[in-house]
Amino acid sequence: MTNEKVLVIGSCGQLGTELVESLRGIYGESHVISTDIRKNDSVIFETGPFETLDILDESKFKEILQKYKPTQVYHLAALLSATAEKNPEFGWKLNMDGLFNVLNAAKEGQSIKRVYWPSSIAAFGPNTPRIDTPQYGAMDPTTVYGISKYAGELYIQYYYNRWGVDTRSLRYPGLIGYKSEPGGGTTDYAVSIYHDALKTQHHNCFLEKDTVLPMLYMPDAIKATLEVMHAEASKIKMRMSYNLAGMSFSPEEIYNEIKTHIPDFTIEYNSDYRQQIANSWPAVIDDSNAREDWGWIPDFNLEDMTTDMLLNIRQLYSLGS
Ligand code: AKB
Repeated sequence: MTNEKVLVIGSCGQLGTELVESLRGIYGESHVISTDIRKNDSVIFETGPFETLDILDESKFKEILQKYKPTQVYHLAALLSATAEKNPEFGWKLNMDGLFNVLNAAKEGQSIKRVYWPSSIAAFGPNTPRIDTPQYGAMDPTTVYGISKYAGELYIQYYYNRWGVDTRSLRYPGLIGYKSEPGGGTTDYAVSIYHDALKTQHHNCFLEKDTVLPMLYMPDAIKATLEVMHAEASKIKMRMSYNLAGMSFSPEEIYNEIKTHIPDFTIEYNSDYRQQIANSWPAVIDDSNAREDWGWIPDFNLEDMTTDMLLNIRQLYSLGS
């Protein structure tokens, strides 16, 4: 029987839904408490405790901490790049004040022993090398989301150095999964494209055809997140956030890969404000620190991911092969 209690904040998003399922498989259903600002149609509400929580509501957060006394917190609630650009002030408030509420609770010696908080490739900027983007280098993010991720990285390191809060973090590339809706990110075309391929056989892409971005299939994202959280503290040498990579591709490359399964699939390119965001991000990430420190190796490339995504989305829509 485990003594661990895990609290997931922002559990209805792309990552949270799948992370809660995996954590419940490890720690037991009643040991993983999912929270979000509102419920959606996710299966996680039937498989264990759920609390409604706006992470900006500090007193409700404290009530939940009192009630469950979590030992680990995964704080995933944030506005992503494209959504935050529509409301930059709120993007900053949610992304930073939410993080401070979690870090301060951990610092104040509540039950929390370890905190996971995701960063992103958005923490990089136009002066970062786009190919083999190093762990350390120029970081000049141009979006409010990216600025909040870079500032958050510095703060989680500060709380570790100054107060010993055991913070762990990964710089996610674009995450691709089939279990939940895209969440307002610039990389999310790579989720919608699979749904469109099966539903309408046509995709209207908001990025240009040759915009290469780093991406990661959800099973790999979950694997990396659990590995970094479960690694011995001595192996975590990076207290800002680890570079993490799976694959890199352009809209035209993913389109061509899907076309090998669905020959009638068509695409058009109509880039919008998200093109500028994508242009400021890396194309290929060097994740050698994660590989060396805690043994990171991804399992999926574009081909494997495409086969798996199409199979699972077909099942979701109950379509024949
Ligand atoms: C986004 O596109 O905003 C996110 C990210 C790369 O962090 N998927």
